[in-house]
Amino acid sequence: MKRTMAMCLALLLGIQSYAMGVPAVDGYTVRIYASAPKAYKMAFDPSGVLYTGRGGDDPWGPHPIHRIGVGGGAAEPYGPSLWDPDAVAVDVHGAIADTAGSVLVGGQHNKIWYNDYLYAIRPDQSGTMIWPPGTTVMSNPQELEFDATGQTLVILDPTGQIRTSTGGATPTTLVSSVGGEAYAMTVDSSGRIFVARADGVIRAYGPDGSWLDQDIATGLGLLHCLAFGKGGYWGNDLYTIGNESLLRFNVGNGTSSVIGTGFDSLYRDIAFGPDGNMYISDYTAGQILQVVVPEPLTMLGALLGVGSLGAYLRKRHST
Ligand SMILES: [Ca+2]
Ligand SMILES: [Ca+2]
Repeated sequence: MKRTMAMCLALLLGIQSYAMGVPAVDGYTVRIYASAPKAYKMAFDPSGVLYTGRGGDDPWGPHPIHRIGVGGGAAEPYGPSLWDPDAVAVDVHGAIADTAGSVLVGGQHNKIWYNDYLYAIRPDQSGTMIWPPGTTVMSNPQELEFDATGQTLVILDPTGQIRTSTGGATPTTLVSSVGGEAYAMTVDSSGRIFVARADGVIRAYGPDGSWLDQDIATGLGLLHCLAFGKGGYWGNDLYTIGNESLLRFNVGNGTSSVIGTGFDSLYRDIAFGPDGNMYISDYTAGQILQVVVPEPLTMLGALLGVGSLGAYLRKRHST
């Protein structure tokens, strides 16, 4: 409750950060971007509108996913109520849905195992079932990601299966098992698929599903988040939250570093916005955190005495 009040206060006052429970990333500002109930997986559209899936708390729903406008604030319900709508993806080109810009939603219908579905919410918020419950031979889609072409949808099932679909056809198996339960997946610009397992292992697969032998990391604890940076300060490195830290991996040369501390292993997703910032879904608190890249102007502002509060708070959070 205290945390919620502090969050509301922070949103009302527009302050850059707040003192309780927010993780710290050295050199970056961490602030609350939006409220979003039971925020699970996230997906940006190209304009910066953010869609958030909603976790399967009990009851599992039905309930709608949420939409957060550019700039953040309170999330608003988007589209119809659906069962357990954990996973979301924006179908920019209409590769799977019948209308470009539709938001795809995956989950488990009516709490029945192997009764998963994929639904599309069109930009006018009308919807259509793409794969009705029980037809995709998955248990409970956990993460949906398009490849770099935006034509092939890659789907992670928590049982560790990876399936793909192009053109909305019933998905086919790409990887029958990643070797354990898994809750996070991402695809790089060359179509390689990276999976974060629940036992703290990150491993990679080629676009054809072949295992690329060397694990990226092991021993990271429970993992729920995995995403590639999209240039700028983040580079094209791989990010996850493990062992209560925000971790950065250079997949090319095998180096890694801890860039943030005080993170919760139940944060559900990392996404990078078109504004260049990192976003993290805090399921428990029902909010989206924004990790803001440093701006040259901030230094000028600090020199002029503008933004000294932000500088002070950043300093407080960067130890
Ligand atoms: Ca689910
Ligand atoms: Ca994701």
